[in-house]
Amino acid sequence: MSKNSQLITAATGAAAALGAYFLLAHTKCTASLLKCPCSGKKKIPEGTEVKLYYYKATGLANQIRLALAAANIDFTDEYPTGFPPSAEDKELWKKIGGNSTTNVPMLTIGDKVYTQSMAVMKVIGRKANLLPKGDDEYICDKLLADAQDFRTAAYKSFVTWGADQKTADDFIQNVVPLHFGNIERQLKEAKSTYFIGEKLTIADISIYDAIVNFGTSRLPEDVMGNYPALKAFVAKVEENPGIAKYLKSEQFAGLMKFDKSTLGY
Ligand SMILES: N[C@@H](CCC(=O)N[C@@H](CS)C(=O)NCC(=O)O)C(=O)O
Repeated sequence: MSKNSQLITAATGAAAALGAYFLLAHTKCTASLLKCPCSGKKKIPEGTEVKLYYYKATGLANQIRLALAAANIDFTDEYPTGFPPSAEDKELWKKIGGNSTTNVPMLTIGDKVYTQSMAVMKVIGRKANLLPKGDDEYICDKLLADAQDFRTAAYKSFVTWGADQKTADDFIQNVVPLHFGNIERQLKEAKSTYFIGEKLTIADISIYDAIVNFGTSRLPEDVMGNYPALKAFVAKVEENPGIAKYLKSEQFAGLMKFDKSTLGY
């Protein structure tokens, strides 16, 4: 064997070994993104306490919990013992969050405090490689805002919080088709498994939460037959190992969820 061929053989072997290491590392990475060897640095140092302050309910915190679950970041739910929260509970939220307005949902990672649900989603996205880069980051921001628009519209339809039945029925008959149609259009235009390429991002998690937590779980009838692409997308998100595990967990089972009574059915 010539000197050159020996060198090529050695280089190919080294490249294969390196490739195998990264492949192995990436497999571990999906098991624990906290110490993602692919990125070469720890995203959240081991042993750091992660806490999510909110009510004992899904609500606006659900997308954040799902994002943490997809990233395999263990967290504890911190919630008031009663409802509505006491003055002391609210004082504590204000003291931790610093804002004199609403602070929950609020995430703490060690001594760092994060508020405003969409900004919190992006923090998790950055730490866990669930945030697309470049031009795709605009699409991600846009989808987070689309999901939030639907949540805002949905909150107006809760008969349990004072909406009249006419408003609730308008939500079912008009608001849901408008938003689900617009969201499904974008999924079809993306021509991929998820809204941005072939990898789950926080945009998918946020859209999933909006559709299920604020939409389908509250509707008196199953409407997903009208949105086959969205239906397949919802199933795909629920297959994510971290999310699937979380949705089956006692932690999730213990939370109050929105059901059809919120629409008067
Ligand atoms: N823009 C904020 C809105 C937060 C918000 O409205 N939180 C509601 C719960 S869903 C709340 O009750 N906050 C506590 C309070 O107002 O005292 C976000 O997205 O995080």
